[in-house]
Amino acid sequence: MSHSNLTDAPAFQALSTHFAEAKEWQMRSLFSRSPDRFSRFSTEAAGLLLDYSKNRLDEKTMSLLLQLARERSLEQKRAAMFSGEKINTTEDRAVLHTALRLPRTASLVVDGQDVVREVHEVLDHVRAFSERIRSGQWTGCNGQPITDIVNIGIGGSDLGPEMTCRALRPFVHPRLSLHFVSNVDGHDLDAVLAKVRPETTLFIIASKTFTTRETMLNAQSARSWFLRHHGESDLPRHFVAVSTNTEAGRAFGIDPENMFPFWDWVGGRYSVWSAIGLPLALAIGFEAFSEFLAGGHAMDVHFQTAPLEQNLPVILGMVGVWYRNFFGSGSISIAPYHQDLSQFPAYLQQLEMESNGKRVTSEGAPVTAATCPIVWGDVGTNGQHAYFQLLHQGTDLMPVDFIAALKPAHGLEGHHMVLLANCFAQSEAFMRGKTEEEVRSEMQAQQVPEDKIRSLLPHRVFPGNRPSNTILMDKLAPATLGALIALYEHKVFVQGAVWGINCFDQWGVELGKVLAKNIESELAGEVRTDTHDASTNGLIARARIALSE
Ligand code: G6Q
Repeated sequence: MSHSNLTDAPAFQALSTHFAEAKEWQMRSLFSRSPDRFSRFSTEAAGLLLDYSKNRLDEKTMSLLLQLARERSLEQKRAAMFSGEKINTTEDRAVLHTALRLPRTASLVVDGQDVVREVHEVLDHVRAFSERIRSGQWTGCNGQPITDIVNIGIGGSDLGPEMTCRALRPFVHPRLSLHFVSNVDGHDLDAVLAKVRPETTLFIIASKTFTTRETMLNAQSARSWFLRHHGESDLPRHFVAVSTNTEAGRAFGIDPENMFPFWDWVGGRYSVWSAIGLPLALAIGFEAFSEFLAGGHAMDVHFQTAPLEQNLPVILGMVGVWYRNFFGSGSISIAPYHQDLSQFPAYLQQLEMESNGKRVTSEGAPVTAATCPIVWGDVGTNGQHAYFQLLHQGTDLMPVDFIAALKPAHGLEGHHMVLLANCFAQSEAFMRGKTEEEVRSEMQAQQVPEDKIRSLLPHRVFPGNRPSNTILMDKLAPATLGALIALYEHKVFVQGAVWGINCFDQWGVELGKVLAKNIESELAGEVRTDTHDASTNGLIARARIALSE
């Protein structure tokens, strides 16, 4: 494993030299010089096509970036993760979300246990349970089938299930409505409880630790709401749990039969493939859930076996490193041109920023180059009517990932063509821009007077040369969604390997879990409230007045 500074790596230095020249390149010229640029800089795997030709790079750039990946021991680190080594060193844990999508026939022995066998035992439980709910065999306390599923969880125990259930909306069982409550803000739970009936609702309490304050409070409130309508003995038909903490689930009143376990080697933001994905399995059925897992597995195999030159996660990750560490781009925008992927940017925000938002290396030394950029975005075409202005003409260089499906899941005429046309037109416009001459001749053709042309010209020029990737799939379906998520998981891994950081801990998030405890007791009036700085004391005092009114 490499322990030295990233900036000392020979390939990093070669890239710095190369950058001095490459930063002047215009993508327009790169394209006009080589009409086959699309075939040279696009690659396909697991049902996804990655077009990375609209980037400020050439073959030399790519070969130096891949050399950097090798110098940073990407291949060894990848092998260490897949084999179950404890690469999450600060928590002394293996990182095995990839084992959650291994086929039943595989085997992976870690610490003397075949994790694949354990994974499939839980999957069998998920299958049996989801079949009972979906068929209506499992009934609520009044004998009627379940119609509403409320997942109570936060962060990794919420974002994955919610994003995937939305993404696969056309596959959801017609009787089932899915709801997600994450925020400790009571408005979240309140809004959901107003929509559902206790007799036909199933609550899933999803918490790896079963101690997270927000989730526990929401779970307790949902339980009290239920008990206002029905008795204790009806609880087990309406509350199930997903957790590594079986004991705490039992103490809450969950029937151990209805506890779905997972393991400490599954990080929260990587847990949608585990029983945390239960809402998805219930929504789309176990067969489709298995296709989702298989899509993730197909990307795992590709990531492990494809040469780096054709390896989607490696390319996506290293192109990101090029912009972050050489162009100094501080953010990346995610633009899914698919309404059902509306939660995907938020999902990636956690995946990337919680994994790679680190300032020290795995060995604890300060990093010598920038790490994770800010990840943000929204669906197209909506974003075009809002912040795309800044992407086109703002002062910062922000790469964009466009994501689209070639075929829609609806039968509405004309819509999909307009959607795709917009997606491709935007990436083309980012790349080409609009020169002064082009703007001038356009205005001249419209017979705009010369003085007006002169004053408008600077505003209507687009610098272009703004990079983007485009990821295309045939249809947004369980398998392609699985492959898409795994693609980004491994992209994060590639970047973490190059930056030399631990992608799998989250001390900043852990901090939030304890920070509020003191203030909570102060707001409740249980302890002194003048122990903080003047601002915090003042805010607490103001809130206490309002809370006691
Ligand atoms: C994910 C994070 C974090 C976590 C939540 C919920 O990687 O660690 O988002 O998932 O804090 O934690 P529990 O599942 O333990 O409630």
